[in-house]
Amino acid sequence: MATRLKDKLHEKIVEWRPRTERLLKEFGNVVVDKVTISQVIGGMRGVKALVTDISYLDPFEGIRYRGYTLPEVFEKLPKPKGSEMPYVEGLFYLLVTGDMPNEDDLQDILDEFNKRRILPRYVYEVIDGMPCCSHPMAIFSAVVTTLQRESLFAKKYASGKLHKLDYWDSTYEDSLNLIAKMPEIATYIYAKLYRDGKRIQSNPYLDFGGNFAHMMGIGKPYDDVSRMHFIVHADHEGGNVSAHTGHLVGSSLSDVYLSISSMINGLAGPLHGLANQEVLRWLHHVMEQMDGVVPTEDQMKKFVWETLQSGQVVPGFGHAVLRKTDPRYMLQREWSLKHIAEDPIFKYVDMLYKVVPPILLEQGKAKNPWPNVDAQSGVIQWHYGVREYDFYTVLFGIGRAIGICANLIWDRALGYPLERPKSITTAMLEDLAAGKEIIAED
Ligand code: HAX
Repeated sequence: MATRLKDKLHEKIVEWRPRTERLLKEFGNVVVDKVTISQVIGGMRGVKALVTDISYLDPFEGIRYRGYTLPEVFEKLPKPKGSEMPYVEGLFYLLVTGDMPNEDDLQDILDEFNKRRILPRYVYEVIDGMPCCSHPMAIFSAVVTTLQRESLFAKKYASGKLHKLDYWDSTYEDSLNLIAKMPEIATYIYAKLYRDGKRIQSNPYLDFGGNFAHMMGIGKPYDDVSRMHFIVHADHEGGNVSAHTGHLVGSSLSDVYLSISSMINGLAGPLHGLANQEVLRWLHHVMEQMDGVVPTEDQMKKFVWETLQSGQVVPGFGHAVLRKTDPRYMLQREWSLKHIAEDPIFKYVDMLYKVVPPILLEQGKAKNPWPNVDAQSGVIQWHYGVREYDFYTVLFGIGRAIGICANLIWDRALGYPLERPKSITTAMLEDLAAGKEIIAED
């Protein structure tokens, strides 16, 4: 069924396709990047081998969504009346089309999300049936995998009648159907794990962020906290583990459900999205040692050095691409200074902001000593009563699904093929290092 967003998306796709086709046909042999041995062994850092137009990450400026910096995104996207933070639905519109939604566009996308939010009964049963002590991210991933039976793309593909040029359409439908359900999936996981399964019914009159806060049972301004959280986490260009996993799995034409559950699994690693949980675990350890008293700077430095000397990373600091403080951190810090500055846990985080970078610089290993998004997000959740910190990455996952779905729709629209880079052996690298040519099949 056509909607304003889908019509507009279709126009944009038809307009964009010739650009990709021309690059491939006329300029396919132009060299983009040379790759070194340290990049081959070292996790492909900096190798320019992916394309996305949804967002771009500059090491010094931070993320832009569709060309807009985060402060611009927060300023220009429409907001619910009386709210400080924009509609998450509006962000989806921006990521998918590249344009800010007007009032009619917004109403259309609000309705689209609203009518798709109801969860099939079996989702509750899957959550109820998970073994005790399952991590919330494992449950989240299992639920999204189970929902795969709803995939329109998979059904149409199996019918044998789906034309390549139409892949994007059912990918779009699957994306909306899945994202709209995520607040209820997540809040039921939360209710089941930490609130004796007591579920708060979804409210169809509320927007995505407002309804999430409502189902968490937390009053204002947690609705704005949720909107902010989902928006800052939505996308971070194509190469981070969650985005890359989503794209990679989707490239085999696995549908949105399978791709997003894979991206959730990638996000659940402590060097990536789970870092927000790790920050709170680390802080908790310090609080316990300090009996809840805010440590002096010297005491805090000691805790940081102890972590480094025991061969562990300081969670929430460092980044594979960024070379300055993450603007996603700064946005959340501004919120915290305005709303929760007196909370002792914010004081801990504020002190880490001052003491960690000089220590990482002194240690001389981390290329980026500055805080990332995960150093700040958990303490805001903690302040508003979400103290079960192993749940925090689920919140990250809801936001990230929005960006990955926008990417998957465009991957299908532009016909990006199966991802299949070539690996070589250590002996081949040694030959290369010795100046010999290697014969590796492409
Ligand atoms: N604490 C201690 N050591 C750190 C560090 C930190 N916060 N950040 C980097 N280092 C170390 C690395 O472990 C590496 O050590 P070895 O040489 O012994 O292997 C060295 O510094 C060089 O690493 P790098 O090149 O600066 O960083 P990478 O690109 O390899 O890794 C990471 C980037 C984000 C994984 C890294 O900075 C890290 O582990 N940070 C802590 C975990 C974290 O906050 N992760 C979330 C990042 C943001 C994100 O993706 N959110 O989802």
